[in-house]
Amino acid sequence: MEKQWWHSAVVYQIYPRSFCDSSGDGNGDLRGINSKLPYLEKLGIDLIWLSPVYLSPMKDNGYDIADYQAIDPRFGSMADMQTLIHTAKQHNIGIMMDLVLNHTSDQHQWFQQAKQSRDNPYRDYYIWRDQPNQIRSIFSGPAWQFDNTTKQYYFHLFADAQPDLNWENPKVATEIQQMISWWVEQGVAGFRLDVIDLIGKQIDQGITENGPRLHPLLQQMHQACFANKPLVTVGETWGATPEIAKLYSNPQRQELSMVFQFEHASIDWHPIHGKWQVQPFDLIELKAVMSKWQTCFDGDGWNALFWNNHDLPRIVSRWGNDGQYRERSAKLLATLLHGMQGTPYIYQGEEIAMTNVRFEDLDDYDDIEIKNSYQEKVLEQQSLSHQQFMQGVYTSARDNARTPMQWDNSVNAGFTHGKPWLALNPNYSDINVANALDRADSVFYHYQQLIALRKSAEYSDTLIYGDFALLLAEHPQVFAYVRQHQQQRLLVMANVSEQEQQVGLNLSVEKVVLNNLQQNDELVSDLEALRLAPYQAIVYALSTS
Ligand code: TEU
Repeated sequence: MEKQWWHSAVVYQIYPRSFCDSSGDGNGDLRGINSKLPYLEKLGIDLIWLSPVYLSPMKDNGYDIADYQAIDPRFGSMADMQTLIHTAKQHNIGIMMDLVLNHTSDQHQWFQQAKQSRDNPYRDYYIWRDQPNQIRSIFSGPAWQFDNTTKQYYFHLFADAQPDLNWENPKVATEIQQMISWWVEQGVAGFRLDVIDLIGKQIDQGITENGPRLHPLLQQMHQACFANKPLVTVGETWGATPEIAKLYSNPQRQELSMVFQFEHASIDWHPIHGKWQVQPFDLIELKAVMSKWQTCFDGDGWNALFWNNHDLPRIVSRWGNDGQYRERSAKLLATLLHGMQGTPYIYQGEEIAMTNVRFEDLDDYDDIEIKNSYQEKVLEQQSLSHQQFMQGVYTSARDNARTPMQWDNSVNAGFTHGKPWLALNPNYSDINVANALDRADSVFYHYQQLIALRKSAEYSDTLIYGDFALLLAEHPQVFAYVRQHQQQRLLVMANVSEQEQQVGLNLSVEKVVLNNLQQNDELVSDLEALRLAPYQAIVYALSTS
């Protein structure tokens, strides 16, 4: 396959409201991000995926955009944005903007116009019907909101303050393309496309995801905005199967560089209650899913690798152990992911193993998804009790990932001098960046090593392009796989459990490349009788003979 610069890139996601506040208003901002570029450069990342910083009423923390070409004053100014793009470049970091194209805020000028009258020129930028159909909003309730002035319903797959754009209207595509091209001119390195699989919808047929217009629209967008430019694009696609992912990311088709698929990320959700009632986590199933995605492309697509983002709980709390083995299990999860083929994404705080939060009071949470789901499941349908729902919040709510970044052990973790918009996780006195930077064996330096390995002359080809083969597929606690490129083979061995595991593999070790325990290499070099400590993860180079 033809090599692309973003094949070897590592991306770091910033959720700006919670990253670093320079102004003291309790919200993170662009100058705050700017001040942390040396930290990110030290970690070794190449790109920042910046969650939305555009003008927004913040009903969904910026995923409700009121103006695509203005910066929200909470985050700073357009001049601050230009400074960030420019300064990041000096640190060899590119900025990926987050494009929310399925919907806007109801405060967007287009919608303000559209709702004035049925014959307003912007009316068709949105989706209006006399009668609602059965489609439900992803944020609970019907996907339709009645507009009293014009006596029609408008369509919204998320909050009612997030009306869906009408992609059937070619003017919408043209305006959006002009806006994207404007951002390209500002010098950004690429884009993340929010819920992009929803833009081809045919609502009268009940089709919201993967509609017939999706791929033609993306090809058109590629032609207009991305073609022949060194940009990287990643689509958020909850409904992608490997076959669908190829439609987006096969380079021949000229759509996107890669997509986020969520098969692994929703593996333990309940069939009815979804993330609000998680099932026990099954490592065998996770291995099968990851392995399927590692082996399905063969040049016809590219993976985006992630455990975390701003919508998912903290991985160390989810599938690691955020008590006794917090650091060790975080390093294990990092090793497993960064050993795979694809472009790795790190979500802010993951590199210091930040954990889920537990607020006693529902009012201490901010997320609209939590509030709406509570209203529906606990108050209206009574399908979950208050306690059951709170349990779901503790394991799965999006705010677990959104508490402010923990920089040091001073007041508010050095995140703000003001009152933080969302309370901090009280464990910041112990879990924070300053502490991690002080200790050579911290999770931070483990991530740094994994990134450095991916870029090392010795192993980069194997880590980036090597074939993937799962070993011990039926082992319930050990995750093991081999990456092979030409004569080189790397073996990743990980014990995803609190018990020691003994395994025997008929392979011989050339070298221990990375071990999340400080140990003499001799102790772990006999693969025929390997004893893996709780949450131990090792990367080996195997002998060629
Ligand atoms: O997320 C898409 C999305 O569907 C999520 O809301 C997801 O379903 C949910 O978290 C799982 O329970 C994107 C953004 O990443 C998210 O932050 C936005 O709220 C959403 O789109 C609307 O723009």
